[in-house]
Amino acid sequence: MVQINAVIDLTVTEAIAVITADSPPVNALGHAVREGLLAAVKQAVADPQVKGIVLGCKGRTFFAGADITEFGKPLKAPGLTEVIEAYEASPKPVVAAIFGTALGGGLEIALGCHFRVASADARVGLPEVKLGILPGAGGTQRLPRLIGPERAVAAIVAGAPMPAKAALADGIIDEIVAEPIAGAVAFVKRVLAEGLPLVKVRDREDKIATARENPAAFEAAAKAATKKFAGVEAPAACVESVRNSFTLPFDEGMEAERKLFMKLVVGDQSRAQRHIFFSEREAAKVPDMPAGVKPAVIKKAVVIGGGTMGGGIAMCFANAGVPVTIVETSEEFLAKGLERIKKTYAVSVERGALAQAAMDKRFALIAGTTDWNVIGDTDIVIEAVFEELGLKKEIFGKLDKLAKPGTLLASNTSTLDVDAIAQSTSRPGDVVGMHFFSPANVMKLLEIVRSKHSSMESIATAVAAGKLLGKIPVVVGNCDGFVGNRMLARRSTECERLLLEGATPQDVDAVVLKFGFPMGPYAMGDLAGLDVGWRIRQARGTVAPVTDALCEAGRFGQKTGRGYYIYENGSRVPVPDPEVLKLAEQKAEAAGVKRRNISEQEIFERMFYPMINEAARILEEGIAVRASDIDVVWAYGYGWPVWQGGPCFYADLVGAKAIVAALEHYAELTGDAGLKPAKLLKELAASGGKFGDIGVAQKAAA
Ligand code: 3H9
Repeated sequence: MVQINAVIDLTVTEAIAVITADSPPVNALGHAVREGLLAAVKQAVADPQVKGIVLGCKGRTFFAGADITEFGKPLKAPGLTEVIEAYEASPKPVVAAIFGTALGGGLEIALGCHFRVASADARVGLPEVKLGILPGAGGTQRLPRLIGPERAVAAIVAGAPMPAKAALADGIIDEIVAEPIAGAVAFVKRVLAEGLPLVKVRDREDKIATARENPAAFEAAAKAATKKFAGVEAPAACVESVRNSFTLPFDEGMEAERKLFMKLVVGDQSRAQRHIFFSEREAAKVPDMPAGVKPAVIKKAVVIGGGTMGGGIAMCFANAGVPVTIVETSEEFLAKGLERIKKTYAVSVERGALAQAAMDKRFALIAGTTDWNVIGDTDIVIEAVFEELGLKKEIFGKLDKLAKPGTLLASNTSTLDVDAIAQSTSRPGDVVGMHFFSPANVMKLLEIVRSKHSSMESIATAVAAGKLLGKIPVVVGNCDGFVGNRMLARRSTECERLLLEGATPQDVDAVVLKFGFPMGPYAMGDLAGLDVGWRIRQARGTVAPVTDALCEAGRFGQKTGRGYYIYENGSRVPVPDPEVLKLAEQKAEAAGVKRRNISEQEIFERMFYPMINEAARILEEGIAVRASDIDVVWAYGYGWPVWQGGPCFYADLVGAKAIVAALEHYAELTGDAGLKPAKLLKELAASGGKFGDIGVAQKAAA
């Protein structure tokens, strides 16, 4: 074996050179990897003993892409394209040995090889669009030549990895093998023995010929793929570049791809998306977690309550292969809950997203009972009953008596005091909040609420459980509404005020949609049900004059066909309602609020700046330990567009100074002291500091 450099080695056995990368954790194609790969292929090509070449990796995966941490910094030669061209130009056959995930640059280098084999559980894809860029090392030029521009544009704009079996059917890989390196060696020997031609992907014309003559099918596929990405730069650039694959010669297509890549990689949208990528991984890290704390192993779970939330949480466990039992108060509720779960799975089967056999397997993992003794034999209990503190405390008292020592006791509360819930047990250290978002089986965010009593083991177990369920766990402190709902409450207050002051639901929703949210706040309220907030306001003795009046009139949103909007004949499309305008006018008059035209700019600032202000307070209080955690909460729980980076990232783009000035103006305008800029925000404005710099290091130093 020859060690080419610290991360690449080369072994020649029976005339086959095996080039292997070993660069943990994911064999990203950073500078040392690129340099070693280039040197290795040059050596293999020059060695007369070598007849064929295999490219593989050690560790947990084939190359997972370019090294994202190098983006935005000056490129150190050789670039990835140069490396790929060296493999492609080899006069000796080169076979890529794929396992784990061949993503982005990882797939691009494999496409530069003459052949590709993969293990059955491997996944391949070009997910660059999710980082706000496009494949920049030939992916947009080579993939269309393998699978056709129509399929390529769909795959590249979606950025989703595909399983080896599908990649085989599409011709992206040539064979599925039991063991990647051995399989690739056998493959290359066969190529040599049979004298198979070495066709470079760049020279293949068959799959792009039709699009050249008639691009209509491509344009239709491009339109369908980008439908939900208006205003987002990367998907449009992906389309443009894939189009080049059949309108330009290969080298010109490559040059154009490079230019598009360079433009996107320095843009704010890509910076935002990379920020979310790294923040998501950072959020699960608990700064004060002592080394050596081990999470408990979760083999069995119990969910208290089989309503929409409880059922969704039970599905998460079943989807992860963990047996789960739902505890309900009556057989009737239990049957209803299980039926709802079955129906939800059945919809996935109908849509082709889940095989019937997989559904049966998952559903079989979900049991139901009215016998609380089941709690004695479980590793985790998640309570998901009605949001009422007294009820939750009573349940936790009961759990305390029944659960074995060490069982994690979690409450799926969205607002309530987790300290108080913990105190209703004799083991408050074992209690945490686990705030799932609706629908729980779909939404990625999981707020893990640590109470002042939560033990480190409990927090570690909750984080591990979240990951097991495929969620993005963010550890937050205990306060009213935690991170997400506490900030949302600020937006809701402004929504109500704006209605009184003269804006319509459609004016405000349009502004929020334009920013990139999938739904505006009023349409969202109608979907969730306006009665939920109404009940909470009644319990707390607060008012929202327009929305309360809508609820009093039985207008709860989509479920009653009317809310802020009208929904005719079961339609989900919101239609503006002049009655709501009239109602707002009456309420404004009664409250002595003068109505006026409200500009788009003002709506925008009042939707987002009060939330940013609240984020600053959340950081001041240590409820979130990093500004980036807040961004993750909003990106994965509330639909904040990832290309806008989250509230704190966005605030840094605008600058604290402008936000402080606007908030001071709105505090004066509305008379709401809650809109006055937070201390931290003012400090950032004065110092020119950024939210992005607020994190663990600063806290530790403070
Ligand atoms: C690209 O290829 C551009 C080219 O077209 C053109 C170039 C010219 N770079 O996710 P995990 C880190 S763009 C640097 O927890 P998993 C990650 O931050 C790239 N670091 O593991 C984490 O660090 P830490 C296209 C990376 O097993 C650690 O590795 N490729 C990269 O759950 C473990 O990550 C992609 O977009 C990277 N490329 O999932 C793929 N990838 O431990 C991005 C990961 O300090 N990666 N890290 O927190 C992934 O999707 C997942 O990491 C993967 C593994 C599925 C591979």
